[in-house]
Amino acid sequence: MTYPLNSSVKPYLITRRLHPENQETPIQFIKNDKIDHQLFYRRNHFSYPVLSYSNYWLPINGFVTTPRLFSMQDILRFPSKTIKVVLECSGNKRNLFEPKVFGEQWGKGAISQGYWKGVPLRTLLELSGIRKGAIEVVVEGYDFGKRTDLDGIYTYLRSLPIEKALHPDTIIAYEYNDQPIPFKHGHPFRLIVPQWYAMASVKWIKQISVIDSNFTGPFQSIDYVYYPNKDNNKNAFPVTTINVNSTIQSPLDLEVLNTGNHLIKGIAWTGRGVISKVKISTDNGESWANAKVDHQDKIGYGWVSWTYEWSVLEKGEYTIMAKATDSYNRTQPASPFWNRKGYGYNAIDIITVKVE
Ligand SMILES: Nc1nc2c(c(=O)[nH]1)N[C@H]1C(S)=C(S)[C@@H](COP(=O)(O)O)O[C@H]1N2
Ligand SMILES: [Mo]
Repeated sequence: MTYPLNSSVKPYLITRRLHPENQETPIQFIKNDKIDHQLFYRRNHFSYPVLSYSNYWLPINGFVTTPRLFSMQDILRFPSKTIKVVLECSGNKRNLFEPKVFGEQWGKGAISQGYWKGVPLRTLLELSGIRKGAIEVVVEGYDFGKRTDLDGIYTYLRSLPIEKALHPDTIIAYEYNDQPIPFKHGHPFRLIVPQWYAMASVKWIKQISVIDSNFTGPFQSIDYVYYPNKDNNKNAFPVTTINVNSTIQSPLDLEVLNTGNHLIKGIAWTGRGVISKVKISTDNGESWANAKVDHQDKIGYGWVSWTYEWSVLEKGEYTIMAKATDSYNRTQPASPFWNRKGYGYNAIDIITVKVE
């Protein structure tokens, strides 16, 4: 009998729900900064839509001077750009909140990244002639279904403030890692909104509408809102920019190690500026030392990897922590900002190991 070599053993997605499909990336086994689409997390509100590519047109309408219909060929012909962007579900790490909150119980893997290529949304909006007084841009997906809390059928749709919609790096993407975007991730066209939690990056774009008011669809007036209180909606505010955050990828939580040298490693990311430092504690937060942060791009739309060499001579249980800070001096808090729907968890990342 022969056994497979270790190198042929591949990770799988971690299943949270099958219908609709919600699976997370086994982030602790991800080695590089370009996640293969098969290991990209999948987050869906509804079943996958059925599309006809042979007759695909992208309408831009609403508060514009010249409503347009773009063909696939039109869109592929416009000047494009390719950007490395992390997509993080705002529910990432939800299962760490105390007290517990309802919703998809994501662990630390509702996050992935790779290279997205597309045309700036701005290009298409300018060709349609945005009228003075435009406030938001609504992007609608082809997928639809029922919600548990409202009557009727809803498509997945959300708006962006006009400034974010016109940002040159907000793109209509059609390639992921040099290949057409896989169907499950939004083929043929998907919005990519760098620095915002990924609910903004609408998949399977059906139409784009410019409006002169504030949009209040359920995916931004009910969901993707921070509710600081358990029993009422006071002081609610929308989920937008990604919080500064980090995740320890190795060692694993509750792993048993020998005394000696170990490389602690992980990733750090932020929705504002770049990561400026990552501090590691191996003594439950008593003392902190700088991790070595890998080279990062000037624009911090992706995550950075970091490592820390740990030499441990004494047996015992150790609590290891990672704390990232960004160039806006935002830092991971000791305790998370609890909110009723469990968004934006970014407390200091913690694991425990046993050395024997
Ligand atoms: N059309 C559509 N777009 C969508 C969603 C969706 O359900 N339908 N989910 C959003 C959410 S909450 C997240 S976290 C990301 C997930 O993208 P992925 O499945 O490609 O990882 O897509 C966003 N865009
Ligand atoms: Mo999400």
